[in-house]
Amino acid sequence: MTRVLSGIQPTGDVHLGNYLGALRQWAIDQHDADAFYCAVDLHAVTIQQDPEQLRSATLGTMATLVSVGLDPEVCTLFVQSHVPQHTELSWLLECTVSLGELRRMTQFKDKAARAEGGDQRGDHVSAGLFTYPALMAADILIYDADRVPVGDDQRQHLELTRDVAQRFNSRYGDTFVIPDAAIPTVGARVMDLQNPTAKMSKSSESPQGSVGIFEDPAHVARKFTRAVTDSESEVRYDPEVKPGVSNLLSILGAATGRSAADAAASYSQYGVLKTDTADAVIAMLEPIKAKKAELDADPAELARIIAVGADKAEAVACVTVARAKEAMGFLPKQPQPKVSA
Ligand code: AQP
Repeated sequence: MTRVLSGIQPTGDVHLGNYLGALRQWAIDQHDADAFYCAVDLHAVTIQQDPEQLRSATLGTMATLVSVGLDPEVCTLFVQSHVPQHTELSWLLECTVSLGELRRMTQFKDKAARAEGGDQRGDHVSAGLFTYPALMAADILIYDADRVPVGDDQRQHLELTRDVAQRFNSRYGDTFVIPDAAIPTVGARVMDLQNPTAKMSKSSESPQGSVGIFEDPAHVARKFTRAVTDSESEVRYDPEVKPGVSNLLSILGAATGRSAADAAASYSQYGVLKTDTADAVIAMLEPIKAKKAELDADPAELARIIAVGADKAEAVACVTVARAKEAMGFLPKQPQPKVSA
């Protein structure tokens, strides 16, 4: 059976981009693959986090994963830091990836530039932000994942994971499965409603540009009404020339099961496009909110789900790390010899 792995950072409220670009696909994949999904809290700390907020965001993210339809009886849902083998494998991979490869990662360049410009928490660029792709490679390779459903922003990290795995296999013998990225055809890059040339992101500086999946419907409607478009009036899908309108069309298409170009054919005015997009998004999110309310009323159930997931994930991770260490030539740890009386 195909193995699937993906993760989401517990860095704030899950937004429409996370849902359309990733989580919705995760929920579909769980039924025809052996799926592992996690809250990647070790990635979150590449940027300084408030400890209390990180704990609560991690719980909130796990509750969100269940609310979007991930069934802990069907897939494995876990918190990344509960499986210590991720950091162990990450070190082994850091020793096989080159500085040049890490330097080419555009996400590092963007985030480092923002941090250096004083645009992020903390006043320095952490070494973890730089080596993050090695940890991400470990997250994927440790579960022998064949497929990784992610949004378009992760394409380059996935390519690096494949390169790292191929290099490791050719140096040390067949150890890792080479994973493929699974990037959705619609909703792969949902853009910020206020700044449609930047992706919608939890860490965005413009709260009006990001739509949280549990947000009040009136707020959601207002955000769409105020979405930045352009000074023309023609509704057409053209991301280069009309990023704002094209973003609305992509969202509407993704929420109603059409391509953005098909959605465009029904509209001649921006106002109606905005209202219909808001209505479609609100309707799509309704059942997710209902499930979240159910789960919020039962914190013990969430704690149980998290504990079960950690054990299931660790059982798989241990085997892969042992295989990688053996391939690299680490001396296996032996039990203490029995001393005869
Ligand atoms: N705008 C997006 N459109 C489509 N997919 C997206 N993803 C993220 N943003 C979009 C996909 O969601 C999954 C989880 O990614 P994440 O936890 O890195 O989400 P984020 O919103 O990007 O979070 P942050 O904290 O704001 O991180 P940075 O600053 O790294 O962007 C992934 O599969 C991602 O592709």
